[in-house]
Amino acid sequence: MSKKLNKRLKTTFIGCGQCGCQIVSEIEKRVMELDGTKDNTSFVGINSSLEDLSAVNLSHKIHMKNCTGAAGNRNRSLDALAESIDEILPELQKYIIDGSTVFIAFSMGGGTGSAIGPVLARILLEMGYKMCLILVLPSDAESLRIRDNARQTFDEIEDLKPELGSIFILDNNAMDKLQINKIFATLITEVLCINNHSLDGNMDLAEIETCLHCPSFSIIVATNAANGNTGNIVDILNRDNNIFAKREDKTISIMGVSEAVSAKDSKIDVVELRKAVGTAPTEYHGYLSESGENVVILSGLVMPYKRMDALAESVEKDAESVQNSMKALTQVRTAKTSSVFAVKTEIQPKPPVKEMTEFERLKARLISK
Ligand SMILES: Nc1nc2c(ncn2[C@@H]2O[C@H](COP(=O)(O)OP(=O)(O)OP(=O)(O)O)[C@@H](O)[C@H]2O)c(=O)[nH]1
Ligand SMILES: [Mg+2]
Repeated sequence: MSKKLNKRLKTTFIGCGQCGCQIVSEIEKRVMELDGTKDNTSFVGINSSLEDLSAVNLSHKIHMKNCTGAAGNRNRSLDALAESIDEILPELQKYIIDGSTVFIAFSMGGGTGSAIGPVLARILLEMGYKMCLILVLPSDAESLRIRDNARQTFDEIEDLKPELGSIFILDNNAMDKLQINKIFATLITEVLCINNHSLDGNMDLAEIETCLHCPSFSIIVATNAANGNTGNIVDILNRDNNIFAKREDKTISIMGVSEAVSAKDSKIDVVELRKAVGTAPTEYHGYLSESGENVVILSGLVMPYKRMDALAESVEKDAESVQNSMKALTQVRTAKTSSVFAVKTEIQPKPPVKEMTEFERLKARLISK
């Protein structure tokens, strides 16, 4: 059976910064490999860096003018966005499919995506779009700047969360980052391909959209029909290298299950599944999906607060080294040497440099002559 998109599910994917653009590019690649029409999906990338933008494969790209990259500095990309928003917004809107669910993808640790992603999400929300996020957490081994950016970004997203739909949080601690992109692209494409045709029950368009539009953290699991049993699904969810941030409790608001097989042939035991993932007040269950895959969407989960607290703590711990590096950039040591030909006198410490401007120093020189 050839896999096709659910024709009625409309989606727009916007990548911000390098990571976001790379994830969206990977999703576009997966979707383009499918059969059938792709008129109801759109893919666009925005970046401050022209080099990063040229390197990525995407059908639409927007460069923030007069900007050469943010180099990890979130304020720099916000300034650039402020300068070019009048041009960027209408161009972006051209690529957004009417009535679609809009996903914005970005890393929380970079300087561009992490700053412009939340701002664009708020602007588009205010314009009436249904917004979801695809976020990437830095690994523990990343630089202090990246980890610090991530904790600031998290606070901004937390603020926005009640108005947003699903937030898919990927964790770079899980495995190689490009591999994470590929796995997520496959999983979200499986969601886009849910097409149930069963008398036993269908996960219809409204139900798929309700899962996607449910606020807070969401996770997707997919398996082929042969492996679509409860044990396997739970095993994938609990794996250490699952690409999503780890769940910290069993709170869940919606569980959507779309199976490839009929209810009679189902190998999913819902009671067992509830025991493992938590009991959602709302459940949707559909059968005989044309896609041939079993897909489980867990929505309305608690955000990974413990993970974020640990990250914030690791940043605080390193705060002293930041102070020291700032000093290294600005502090000027008192001179300790003098010419060996000079008459030896007590070395007088130089007055601190900041007390006099270069202009003043020049004037003082004239006076002393
Ligand atoms: N999963 C994943 N993580 C990525 C990818 N590219 C970068 N990252 C992570 O994203 C963070 C760096 O952010 P980038 O997206 O490269 O930065 P940016 O938004 O382009 O911002 P600037 O480069 O500072 O202008 C780090 O935590 C990287 O590990 C990617 O393709 N996939
Ligand atoms: Mg970049």
